Amino acid sequence: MLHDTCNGQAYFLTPPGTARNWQQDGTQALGPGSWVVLAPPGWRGLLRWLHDPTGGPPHTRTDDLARSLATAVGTGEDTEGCHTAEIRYAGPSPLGESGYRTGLEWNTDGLARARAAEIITEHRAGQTEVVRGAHLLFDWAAHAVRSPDLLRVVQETIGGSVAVENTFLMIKWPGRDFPVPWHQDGTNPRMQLDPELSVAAWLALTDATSINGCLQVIPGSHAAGYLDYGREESDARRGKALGIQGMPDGPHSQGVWLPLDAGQACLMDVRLLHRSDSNMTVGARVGLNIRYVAPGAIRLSGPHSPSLYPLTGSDW
Ligand SMILES: O=C(O)CCC(=O)C(=O)O
Repeated sequence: MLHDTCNGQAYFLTPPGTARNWQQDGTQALGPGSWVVLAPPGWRGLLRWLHDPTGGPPHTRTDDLARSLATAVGTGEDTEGCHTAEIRYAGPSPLGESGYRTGLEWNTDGLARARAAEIITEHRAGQTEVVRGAHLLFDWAAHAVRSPDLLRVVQETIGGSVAVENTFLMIKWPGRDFPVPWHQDGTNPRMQLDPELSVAAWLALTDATSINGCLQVIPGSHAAGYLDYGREESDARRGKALGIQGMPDGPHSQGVWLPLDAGQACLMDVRLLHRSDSNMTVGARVGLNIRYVAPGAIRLSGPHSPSLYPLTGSDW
């Protein structure tokens, strides 16, 4: 927030793409004396007024205010003036305090089920459990990551420029042991994702229930930040999953199941703790996990290069 002490006015920097939904008790966005300033994705380039403030009561010059904001986020030069700058995110995240949003629609239930039936037929013989980079391999997945309803909420959450960092097709076959330990999607030995600039999605191709291995999340757990993790002990062909250190696998007293019908999706903060159980039913459970990023979201921890799949925007 930038406080213009000359005139007692406040200016709020909001996460890119969220200005329209922004509310804060006791204030009014875009009214006289309260203007929303958008930060470009990745905090690079110029700060942009949603509306250039004109009319209304006298105010410190717009340019000075913009420069103060830029200074406070480390992108501008010092400025003199009677305003003070202190930046923090204002207003609720579209994911809310829980850190997740469920019940989104990525496809009709009929088309999602039909796609799942094809996938099950194709992979039954090899009992494939995980396919990494599904959006690069299958047309249906390349379309799924672009589903308009999903992409709209992704853009509200992380801004207008969106790329896919990776996808994982996950098939839980009946009778096979495939629990996924508690983990956070935004961190692994290769990279860490900036939680303001990235979001994870899980798309149901079949119905996902607490019996066949839907996600279980711990609401609000993202607030604790990234936690230490280790590799699970497993010799499964699918590879070893990363699990939070010291957190026993299995349901948690604060855990909430996220059942989804085929065609539905949920979005999660990339720090949200989540897991899933093995499938205890007689039919396969199929889901697609997606990591969406905005420019500047990825911090690499070694000499790796991210392979990004841009969907919208031009900052790639
Ligand atoms: O599909 C699942 O059961 C778990 C997926 C998941 O948690 C992930 O890929 O991050």
